[in-house]
Formats: sequence, C-alpha cells, structure tokens
Amino acid sequence: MTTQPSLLDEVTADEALTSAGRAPSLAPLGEGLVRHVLSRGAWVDVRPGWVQRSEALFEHLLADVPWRAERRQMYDREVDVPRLLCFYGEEAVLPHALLAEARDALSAHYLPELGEPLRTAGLCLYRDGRDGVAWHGDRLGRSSREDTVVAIISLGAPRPLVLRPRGGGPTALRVPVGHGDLLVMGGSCQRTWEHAVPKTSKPVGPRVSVQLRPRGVR
Ligand SMILES: O=C(O)CCC(=O)C(=O)O
Repeated sequence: MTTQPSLLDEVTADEALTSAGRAPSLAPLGEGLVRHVLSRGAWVDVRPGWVQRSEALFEHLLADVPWRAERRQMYDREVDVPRLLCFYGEEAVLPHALLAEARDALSAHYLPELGEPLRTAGLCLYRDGRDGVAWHGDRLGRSSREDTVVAIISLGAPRPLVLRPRGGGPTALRVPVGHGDLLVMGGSCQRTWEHAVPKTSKPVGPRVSVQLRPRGVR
C-alpha cells in the first residue's frame, strides 16, 4: 500500500523549506577574513558577507529589538543621539539565536589573541543618512588602557565605517559595511585610533550594527 501525503503535510513541508531557505547562517570565519595592520599596534579584520542570507536577520532585528532613542549633553544643551540603541549585557538573551552563535564563533576565533570571550552586544539602528556616529574610540572601561577586540556585524544598507589615527588627520581606512559584513577592531585600535559612521545626504536605507565586546569594554 502506498501512502499519499496530505495536502496539509505538503504545505507544511513547503513552508519549512522556504523558511529554512531564508534562514540566516554564518559562513566559515577564517575564509575571506583579511587583516589590515594599522600603526601603533592596531589592526582591523574584515570578512565581507560573513552572515549569509542576512536580510531575514535584519528584518527580525528591525521588528523585534526594543529600540530606544537616547539624549546626551552637548555643551550647554541636551540633543538627540542620532541613532536608536539597545544594549544586551552579559546575562541578557540576545534577540536572535544567530547572534549568540556569532558571538561564540568570534570568541573561539579570537581567544588566542584576546584571552577572553566576547560577552556583551550593543545594537544600533541607523534609520537613514541623518543618523551616524562621530569620531570616537570605545574607551569606556578597560579599553582605555588595555588592548582589546570589538567585533561589528553590519546588516541592511551599507554605510562606510571610517578610521583615522587618534587625534585627527585624514581618514586612513574606509570600509563600506552592510548586508552581513563583519569588521573587527583589535589590538590598541580603541586607544590609538578613532572610528566613525559619518552622516550622509545621500539616500540610504536603514542599517543595523551589532557590536560584540568583552566584559568591561564599552
Ligand atoms: O555603527 C557601527 O558599526 C559603529 C558603532 C560604534 O562605533 C559604536 O557604537 O561605538
């Protein structure tokens, strides 16, 4: 006797295939990872397209992360921070299982250099070209005096992440990051170099940045 799958089973199987086909996943990390050695003990690793089928992850984060607008003091007045934010501390459950997988894969890869795992995730949403982040190093905490690693996964519309030596000077490295690209800043980069995502008047879509950092680095 042959058994005929019901129409319902077929639909379910089709749906499962479709959603599995769209599911984001990580490409092998070592393949395609290029290191840019900067001055004064700083380096930047770039791995284009590390998150494959990143669109589904991007849409999930856009919809499900409790994005918050923040304000900060600028001289004598308070201004809007030009991007939305959400911070996940060490104990927090990340908003998608793939981010935990990415954090663990990066922790394993960089352990010989870093000596500790990545533990926190800072998420930023750049809604359009009016959002950006000015020149800075992540120097709150231990990174003001110790070498460290900050890994950034970029999703959605690409925006250039630019780097220059601390204290000014022309941009020395400009990396357009989006659509699942990975950029990792390491060594003395947070102390001796600065990075920024400049605002732009060009029409650009939203971008989400996921920054994975070790304990005590912000
Ligand atoms: O958008 C990015 O990828 C950079 C974010 C950043 O530098 C920061 O939040 O400190």
